[in-house]
Amino acid sequence: MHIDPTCMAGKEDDDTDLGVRLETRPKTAKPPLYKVLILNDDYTPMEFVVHVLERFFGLTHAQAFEIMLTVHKKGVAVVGVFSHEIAETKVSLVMDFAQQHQHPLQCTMEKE
Ligand code: TYC
Repeated sequence: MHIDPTCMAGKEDDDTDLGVRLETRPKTAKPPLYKVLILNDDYTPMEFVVHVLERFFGLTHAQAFEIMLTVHKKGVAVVGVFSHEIAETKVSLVMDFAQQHQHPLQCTMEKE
């Protein structure tokens, strides 16, 4: 019995090994994410905040109520994490909706 290093018997030769190291690290950096935050105030009705969270953030009534209570007690809560463009749109929609209803509700975004 001898060893033949050139023997391909039983091995795959599908021409896919180009003899170069394949790049595993993506060259395109992942886009940064942004937290959208809702702030507490003394005047916006609780039910309005719950409605905003259901309407613009796709939360269930129970999830929306829980986050509203967190904001009411702690002053602020993250309501979602999005790309820059989506976060900006959500903030703008919430601020416009609050203004239309003459509530001082504040919504902001910050880089994660
Ligand atoms: N603090 C408000 C109240 O007592 C309720 C409230 C909750 C307002 C969350 C804003 O983001 C908010 N009516």
